[in-house]
Amino acid sequence: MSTVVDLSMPTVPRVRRTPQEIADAAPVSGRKVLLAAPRGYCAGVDRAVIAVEKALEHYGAPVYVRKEIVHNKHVVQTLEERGAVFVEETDEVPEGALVVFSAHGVSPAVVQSAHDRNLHTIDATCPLVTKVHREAVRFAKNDYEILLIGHVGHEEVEGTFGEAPEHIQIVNSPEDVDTLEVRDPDKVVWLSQTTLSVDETMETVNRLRAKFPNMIDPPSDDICYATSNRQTAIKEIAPQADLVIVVGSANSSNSVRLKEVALEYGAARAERVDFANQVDESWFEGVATVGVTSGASVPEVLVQQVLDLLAEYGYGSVEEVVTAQEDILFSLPKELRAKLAKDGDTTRGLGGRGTKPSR
Ligand code: 0K2
Ligand code: SF4
Repeated sequence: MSTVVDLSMPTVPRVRRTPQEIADAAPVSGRKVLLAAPRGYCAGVDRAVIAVEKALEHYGAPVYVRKEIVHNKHVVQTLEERGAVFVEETDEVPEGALVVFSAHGVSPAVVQSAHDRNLHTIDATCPLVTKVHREAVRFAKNDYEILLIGHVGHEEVEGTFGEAPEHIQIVNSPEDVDTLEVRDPDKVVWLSQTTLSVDETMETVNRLRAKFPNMIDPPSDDICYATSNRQTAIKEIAPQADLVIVVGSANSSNSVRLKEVALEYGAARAERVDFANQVDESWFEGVATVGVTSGASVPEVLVQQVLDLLAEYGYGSVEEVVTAQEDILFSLPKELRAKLAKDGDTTRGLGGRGTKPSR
């Protein structure tokens, strides 16, 4: 049994049209929603959120968390209400206290600084991010120059970069390739952030390969299954959609990419919202088909609230467009597993909760 995240509803009030105003709105026939699947929580996010919940349950508040556990406002606010304290750096955590590292991963310097402060740590780094760290360490040991495709300033990129700063250059965009210089063009490998646009990354890789023909590929895809599956689903929907609504926070790379991908694949309009109350009624003008999806850090309850709102506006018919089934499951961080076992708690990570048919 899981302790499914029981996130409370957002309480921000929104201004609604009256039923008469809605009825008077220009009629559009055949209003429907195409709901992307997979969407929402991936296995790594599920594991990280449960890790904080379980830490609160078994160790008691406060539980410190370095950076946002995942990039979602609602998740962060809800965990804060339960006693999690989000900090930017480990030096804000009292000596000897418990700190959770976020799903995006940390550099060895952060681990060291936590150790120096005698902090008790739970590492909620997604195993698929850890995989990229390991690749970076291995290629650096073999004296490769690593071209890390990713966004400068993003926590995941900072963490991976920190594994071997003297061997890594960050490639922020396809345009960056033009000015890139390497020590030895025959000893170059590319790696990437896990939550990028698949298409844009391939464009960057193609440019890199044109410049460094002997560049080698990562042993397996760094863009993870969840990022890639959510993009595939919205690509299917976008050409049919007059409007795509992406649920996800502004600092969530994979959520923001979904909006871009929707536009690139033909959606007439795409908007990102954190909460249903940010949906603007004017977006519905002349709209028959609304596509809906959500990022990997987004609890399903937020999508359901958007669907409820859409139903009020005549978009009550919901067709789920399923492009993949996800059944990946990660076990909880090992430090936590030991504590749970000691306390007789048999909770496991779930993974992919957002992908189950919703209605
Ligand atoms: O998409 P982002 O990397 O910004 O992160 P989130 O929105 O928190 O999604 C979960 C991914 C975490 C690690 O890959
Ligand atoms: Fe892991 Fe991918 Fe989810 Fe990031 S988006 S937490 S890499 S499964």
